[in-house]
Amino acid sequence: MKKMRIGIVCYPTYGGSGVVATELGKALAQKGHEVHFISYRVPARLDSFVENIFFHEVNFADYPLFERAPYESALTSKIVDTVLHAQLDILHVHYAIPHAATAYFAREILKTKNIYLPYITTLHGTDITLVGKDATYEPVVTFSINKSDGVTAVSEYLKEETYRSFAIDQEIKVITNFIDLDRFHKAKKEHFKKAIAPLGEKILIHTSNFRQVKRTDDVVKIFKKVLDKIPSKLLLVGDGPERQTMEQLCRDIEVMDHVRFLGKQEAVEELLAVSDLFLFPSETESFGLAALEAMACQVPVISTNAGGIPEVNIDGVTGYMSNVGDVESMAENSISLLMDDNKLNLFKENALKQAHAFDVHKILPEYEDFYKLVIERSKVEQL
Ligand code: GMT
Repeated sequence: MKKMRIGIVCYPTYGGSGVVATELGKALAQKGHEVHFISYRVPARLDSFVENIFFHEVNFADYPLFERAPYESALTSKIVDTVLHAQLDILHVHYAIPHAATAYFAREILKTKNIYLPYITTLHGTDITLVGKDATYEPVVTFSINKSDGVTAVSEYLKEETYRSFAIDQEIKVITNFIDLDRFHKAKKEHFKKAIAPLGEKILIHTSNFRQVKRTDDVVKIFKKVLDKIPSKLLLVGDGPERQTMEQLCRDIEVMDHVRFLGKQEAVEELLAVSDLFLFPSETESFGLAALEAMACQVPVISTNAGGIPEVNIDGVTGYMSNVGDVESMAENSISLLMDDNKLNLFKENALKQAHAFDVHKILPEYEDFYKLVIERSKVEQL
């Protein structure tokens, strides 16, 4: 395949969209493409030097008039600058707000310089299901999705939800989240396990950005019910606005001695590798990358059946699903699995098998083919 020069715009934080964008860029670079990340900080997972990866920092000059520096204008200008100097073939923006609108604006500016820069928008989740629907953003989201040269969504659910919630006249291609199975696998970390669960307790884990949509209180409530029946420990990986409330709840229901708040962790796969069960009681989830990461490390998933989760977690095979808020059912399912080692081991195997369906080596060519198609199509349309 002809090597491409690809610009990637994403959030640099630990959120799912930034993680997917960064892992995608790294995988594309490994295949020889030239990848240019554009963001206000080096993305969290862009942690080592790769020859054909470049980073362009958006710095927004402050001025006394601004209460809030206009990030969108700075980002648009940085995209234009990068295209002019790096001669990008295509721009891929992750998370619609505000990235799709800035890509549209940059494309219009570049047209005045006789350059046509096609852009692809990837919808990740809350840009559609929560934030994007709000009247504050809806007109801009609808417009900039419709003006994209290509649109992808990370699950069938998200694609349908986008059509339901916005007046979209574009075809949306589903390209799911993916996983690097070389990194996410069940490595032997016995010393770790011993340190966390010295008496051989079962280890439950939750990783997220601790926002309301994750229903982190349900994580703690489920754990309490499990702990009443089975000696166990809970690992909480990540950080976010709900952390304080969670900590208070842990104290109120007296489980703190069995809970570890680990904060944001780089090597989450090492913690997953020693875990027995992943708790994922989200209100909504377009796909559930965190669950896929757990499954790749052979950790069965106790989740809700919200959004796109059923496209990843198979009820009664790789874990169990319950209705949102049904703490009782999620606790019962956890207990039944943790009490039956044969069943638990079978589910662990099944989880890994299911993760293979989302192997990066399978999904990456879908992106490459889509880039090619969009580049060719936009060339024809410019004739
Ligand atoms: O809410 C988050 O967890 C972060 C959010 C994001 O866009 O940064 O994640 C979304 O994108 C992930 C990657 O595509 C999906 O796997 C998550 O399911 C999705 N989160 C939600 O829909 C709540």
